[in-house]
Amino acid sequence: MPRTSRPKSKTQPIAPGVPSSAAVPVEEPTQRREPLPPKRDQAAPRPSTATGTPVDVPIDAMAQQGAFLTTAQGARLTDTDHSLKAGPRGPVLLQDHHLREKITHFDHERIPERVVHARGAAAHGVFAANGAAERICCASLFEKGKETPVFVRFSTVLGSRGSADTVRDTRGFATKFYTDEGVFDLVGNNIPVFFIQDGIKFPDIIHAAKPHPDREIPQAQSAHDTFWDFVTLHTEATAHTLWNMSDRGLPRSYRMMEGFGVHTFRLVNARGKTVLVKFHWKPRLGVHSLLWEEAQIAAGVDPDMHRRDLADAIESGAFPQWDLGVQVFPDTEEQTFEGIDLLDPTKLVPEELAPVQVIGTMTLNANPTNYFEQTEQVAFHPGHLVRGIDHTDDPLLQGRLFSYLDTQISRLGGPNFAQLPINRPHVGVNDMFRDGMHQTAGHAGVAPYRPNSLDGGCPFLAGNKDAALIEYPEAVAGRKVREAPKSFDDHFSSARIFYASLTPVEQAHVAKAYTFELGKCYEKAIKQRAVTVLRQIDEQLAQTVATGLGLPLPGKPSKNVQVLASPALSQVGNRWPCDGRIIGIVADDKTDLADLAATVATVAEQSMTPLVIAPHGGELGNGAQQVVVSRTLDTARSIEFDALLVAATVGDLRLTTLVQEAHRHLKGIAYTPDGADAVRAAGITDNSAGVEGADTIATAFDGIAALLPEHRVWARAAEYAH
Ligand code: HDD
Repeated sequence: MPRTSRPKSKTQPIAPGVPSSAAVPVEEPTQRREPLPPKRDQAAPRPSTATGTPVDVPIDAMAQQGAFLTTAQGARLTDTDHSLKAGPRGPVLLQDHHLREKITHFDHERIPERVVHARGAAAHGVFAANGAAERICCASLFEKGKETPVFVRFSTVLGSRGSADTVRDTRGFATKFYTDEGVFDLVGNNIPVFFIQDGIKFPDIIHAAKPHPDREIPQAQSAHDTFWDFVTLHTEATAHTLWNMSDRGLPRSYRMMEGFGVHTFRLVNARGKTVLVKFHWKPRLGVHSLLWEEAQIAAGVDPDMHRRDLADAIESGAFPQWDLGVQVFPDTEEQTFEGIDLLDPTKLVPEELAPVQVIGTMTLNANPTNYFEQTEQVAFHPGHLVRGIDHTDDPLLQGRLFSYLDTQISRLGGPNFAQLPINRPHVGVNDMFRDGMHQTAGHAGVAPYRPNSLDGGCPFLAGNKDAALIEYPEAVAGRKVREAPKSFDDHFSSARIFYASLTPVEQAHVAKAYTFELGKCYEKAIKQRAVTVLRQIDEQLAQTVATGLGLPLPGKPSKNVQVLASPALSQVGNRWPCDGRIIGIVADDKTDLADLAATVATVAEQSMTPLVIAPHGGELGNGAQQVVVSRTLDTARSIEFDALLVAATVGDLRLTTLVQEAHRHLKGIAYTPDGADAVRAAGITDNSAGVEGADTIATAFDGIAALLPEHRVWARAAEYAH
């Protein structure tokens, strides 16, 4: 029977820079034929019991399998486009089960978004241990050479699921290790300190930071009165707020962020000896950020920038990697190190005092095949621990231990979320939890209790040697109080260390960010209070922000405190690999296509992505000499490129804007004789740092490739007040 829809002609997307001969036209079939086999990503996960045993179901009986469209009950359908009606123009009949089933399922497709960290992107990967942690921790995941599958979800904190990726915010960095001893979750952030010292204040900081309850604005930002009201009244938030106002609040990519476990954890080795540690993820590509203007433009031009960047990099084989490291401290009774309270999550320990020792490397090598099933339904919990990893009494961590399990029950609809494929441990599960919403385990046996005689006394208990959740028998004594220790009163030392460690250009960004955010507040008293707090960090910073806000400098100067700078906290001045960097090449129909095609190939060979920008879409040239156009002047903005190569002068204001933006955003710029006029038209001269003329496209690329390891042309920053 012929189909009613008209045939459409589509062209499959092709990789940038690949000759267009690779394009395959796809026709929508007009004649009935046997359906194609399911695509790889349509295959449902192989069903298994909660204990991991595969269930033997014929492949055709599984969801998303087989040739024919069916109802949820597996009955084949002839039509899914027309409701059942009494005549073509008549009323719809209630008996149309397929209509009701289809709409009802759709009506319930959404689940509550995460109350924080709602917007995220994730990837699968593997963690390979180098054995360095074996002497301090008996967890099998740290044994030399052991490879453990992982699933990592990165996120922003404040925005809703549909908000932009590039907003100024903390980023979540949550890792699920499917170890052979059960699941271990390291639920961290890209900032090593936290806003509050006690979990009981978490609803307060989040209520203050989320949109105002009356109009639900602003979305995904801290630039509003309630946030600043809270963080200036609770000065323990000063260090975290300062990190947010620094470039760390605007990562260039998830692949270029550090991760921190924030709290101090206790590790136990095979002999029962303990140490205290702080976990760090160190990105192999270095730590890089967007400029504020880039982040703002991206939020409009490409709100999915970070999600896309992660998925594209993995898809293209540029697998991001992080080294996992620990700062190790003796487990003393005071739980301090060099005077820093290790139980206070608002404090950091400079790496220069306690070096980060690498214990393994994580590689993210596969994208999720279904966003909802994996990224949305994954459920992390700081209480998911394995043998050898234990908590400390950090009161923030203790609050978290309650919150995560509780939130999953309402978010994922019941207590059986651990049975979802993405949350399932990769080892056998033998719990005695039964029934409840969405139970899929089909437990056998009659005695889900212990001790029992009916199921042969099974399951048995592990000995201390093999068991997880063996709490270290720390001596605990004290009066019941609602108090914090005296050392928690120090609210500024970590903030001072961080600020003192930044280079002048990074410090200037901090001042600008405070001036912007506080400039969005309406209450003068809040702005004044914020500047008073800044005087506790740095007098010049407070003065610059006060001037920007048009306020007198309130309060008193901070006492002249000497601060040890920690160069490891600055992003400027290091050189990093350039894998995955994006090179924009402006060309037109007059460009030397042989030179262009060869350079496109060279860029790709160096694990970077070449994107050809032209006045029109499609291809440049014809016949053997074709080059695919990736962006047009309508779709190209500087935010997407790490460097710009100009090999054409189009005489178009959009090109002038692109070149000016690239220059203002401190990107390396190279041009050929054909592109010289476009660079001049943008008002840029060769005196400007990181602007290089070259004879050919190939040599122009060599010029900008030399600039990329430093991420930006920082020497040019003085030309602009960002
Ligand atoms: Fe939290 C989610 C990280 C303090 C309560 N948190 C969540 C996620 C990350 C963090 C990365 C997203 C996980 C994912 O991708 O699914 N949270 C942190 C860090 C903290 C922290 C690094 C401090 C060091 N969190 C914190 C406190 C509480 C919570 C003090 C409550 C007392 N966090 C939650 C939550 C969330 C969550 C409400 C929301 C969704 C979820 O748990 O699964 O339970």
